[in-house]
Amino acid sequence: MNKNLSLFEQSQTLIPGGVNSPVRAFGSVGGTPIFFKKGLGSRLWDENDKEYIDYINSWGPMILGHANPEVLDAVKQASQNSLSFGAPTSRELAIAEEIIKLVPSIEQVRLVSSGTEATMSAIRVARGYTGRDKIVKFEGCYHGHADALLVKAGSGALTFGQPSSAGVPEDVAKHTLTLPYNHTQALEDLFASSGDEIACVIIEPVVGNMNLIIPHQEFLQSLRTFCTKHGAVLIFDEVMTGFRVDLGGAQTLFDVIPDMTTLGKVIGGGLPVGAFGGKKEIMQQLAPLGPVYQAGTLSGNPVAVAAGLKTLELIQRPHFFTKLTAITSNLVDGLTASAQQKNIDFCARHVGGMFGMYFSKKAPDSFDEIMQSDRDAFKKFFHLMLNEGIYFGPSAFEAGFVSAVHSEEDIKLTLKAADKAFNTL
Ligand code: KE4
Repeated sequence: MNKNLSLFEQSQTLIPGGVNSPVRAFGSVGGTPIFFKKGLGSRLWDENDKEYIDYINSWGPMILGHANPEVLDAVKQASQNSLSFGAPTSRELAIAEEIIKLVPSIEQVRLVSSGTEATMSAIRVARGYTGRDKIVKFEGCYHGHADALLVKAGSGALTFGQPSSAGVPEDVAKHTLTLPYNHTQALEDLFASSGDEIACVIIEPVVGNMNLIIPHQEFLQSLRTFCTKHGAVLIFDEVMTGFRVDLGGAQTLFDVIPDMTTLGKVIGGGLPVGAFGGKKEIMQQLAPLGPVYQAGTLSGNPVAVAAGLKTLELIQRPHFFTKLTAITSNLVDGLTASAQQKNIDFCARHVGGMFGMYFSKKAPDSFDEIMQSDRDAFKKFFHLMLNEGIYFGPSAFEAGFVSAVHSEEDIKLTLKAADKAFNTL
């Protein structure tokens, strides 16, 4: 008896869509979501005890692999002394120091409990700091589910065909302007017409939420120049790319420094931690110092921070990102070679430890191009690989993630399964 099926039937009576986050449903690929009970290293086991190689890694956080013993130990140690105080702890200083040391744009940082809280708070600070209302985002980018950001969003919003969510009042959405990603002329035109009304621009400096899209260097550079010229706050949403594409994030990789950065995922090591930070003069706008209010009962939670601190410590070990990038490179090169041997319109590419797979002739550079990719082919490929015990994200609009403990053997097994899948396709 397939326990995933019975669990999913039960969960749908209790939880909307049977899941606590839409992207986990198999809505766009069909079939039944897998209910997992155990993870260890690069592997997952479902309720039927079927084993998988995991390329979701909780959508980024599990960069060390599942159940890393040192992270679990740090969590155990911290949890012996109560789970939460609602008061400052020295551990929050320690992780703030690490984040400020590692992220070039961050002079001061505040912790929250999710990426959504981080981006929602960063937008509010930027509006408070500039006294302006308009914000700019890019079509297909996803920055969590705060009202102002659910306009032409990516990730699950795009996957399920509601890029602009119901329930967001027109009075809110009208202040969110959207532009095409990697389109410098559109950027220049908007700043020319409304630059002095723009509080901030928020961008995924490497996109992971309309599948993986890599920015043109001149596009990011132009964005920096225009924001500086017009006094708009440039926010890099590095919730996914932070400590994933490089130790210093995409801002280090592309050498473009924003005014603010949002973080999440890896900095909690699998427990709920988000963060937003940037120039001191902007962050000083925050209560209790300044007029911009922002708060959270479990912000800086000592147990979650213990997991994050240990994770940040371990990813600073020598050659960590060199090895992670090499593993990911072997995966994407192997997938591309296998498909092209069989004349299948498929390619894959990566940035650090995150990757994209596209059923299209060439890797897309824009939202319009990613929308041309063959979603049906992806759907078939997804299930062929799942049957072989390879777990990719159940959406053509998500990036994939590799951990530091994905082995050569894992990649070999994945490529063997892909060979079989491409033959079937
Ligand atoms: P959370 O609120 O889900 O922690 O973070 C929101 C967020 C903000 N910014 C970026 C660039 C993100 O990728 C995310 C969350 N990413 C999705 C995966 N595409 C989380 C998975 C989910 O929604 O369940």
